[in-house]
This record gives sequence, C-alpha cells and structure tokens, in this order.
Amino acid sequence: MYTSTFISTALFAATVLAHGNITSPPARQPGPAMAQACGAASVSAILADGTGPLENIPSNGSPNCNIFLCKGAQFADNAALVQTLSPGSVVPFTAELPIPHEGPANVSIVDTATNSILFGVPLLEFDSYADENLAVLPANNTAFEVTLPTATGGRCETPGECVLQWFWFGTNAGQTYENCVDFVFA
Ligand SMILES: [Cu+2]
Repeated sequence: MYTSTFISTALFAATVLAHGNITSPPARQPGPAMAQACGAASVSAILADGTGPLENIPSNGSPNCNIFLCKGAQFADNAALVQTLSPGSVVPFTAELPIPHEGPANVSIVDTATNSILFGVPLLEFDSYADENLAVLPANNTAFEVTLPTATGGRCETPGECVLQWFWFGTNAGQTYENCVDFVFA
C-alpha cells in the first residue's frame, strides 16, 4: 500500500512538473494574501509547481480571486518586488519553457483593476510561441525584451496599479500561462 502510493505520487509529480514561467524580472509570487483571496489550495498548487498552467490552480470561487489575473497572485504579497521603470526604456525578460506547447503569446501592460491591456496593444506578440515540434526553440522564446511606451498619461505610477504581463496559451494543450511583474513608471 505504502509502496504503490509512493509510486503513483512520484509519477504524478513527474507528469505535472514544469511547463514554463518568467524568471526575470521577478514575477508575482503566491503568499498569505493569495491564500486569503483564493484559498490555501491555490497557493499549494503554485508552490508545488511554479511553472504550471492556470488551469491547474484551484480557485475557491470567491469574487476576490481571479486566477486569470496574474495566476491569482496578489499585490499585497509582492510589494517588495515592484520594479521602477522609465517610460520608453527597454526591459529584458528571461523565461524558462521546460515543456513547450505551441500557441500565441504576448507581453503587455495590464491594468490590474480591470484586467485589461493598457496603451492599446501588447508590447510584444508571438503568433507561434514555444513550438514543441521544433528541435530547438527560437532564442527569443526564452530571452526577449519589450520597449515601454513613452506617453504614459500618468498611468502606472501607483504600486499595484499595473503589471507587465507575460501571457502564453498552448493551443493543443489547452493550457494558459501568466506571470506578472509589478512596476511603476517613474
Ligand atoms: Cu504544460
């Protein structure tokens, strides 16, 4: 009994580990505020595999929890990670994609109050990202940069208002990935 439980647990872990995430700049992490908003199970799911898709993260159904905004991660847990960025500057990103799934991806500035893209369009878009049929992924899938808008209209000057969001949807896998970098313009 013990042995079979151990084996099935090990297999499960091997199956679910590692799909992809942003490694730099620092992205929002789960914490006590997320446990409060979304339930402890959602935090446990991310701690078990920080690269898993949104679809693997249970929500408690609370109106305070939106897994489809920053994977449910809350600003209150990440105030120390806020990046101060200059309008018009170039921001390099690194990502890891241990299990690629072909599909569209983008990086955009998202208004966290409305979960909508600011400044009109994504800063960077891929029609086809993380194509597992390629022998080697293009270098720009895991190292890329975005140029921030110069005309900010006074937006994104308050910590928590805006995030730089990396979004990727693996079409055949039916898996959605998001990581959010908290920032302010200054
Ligand atoms: Cu995956």
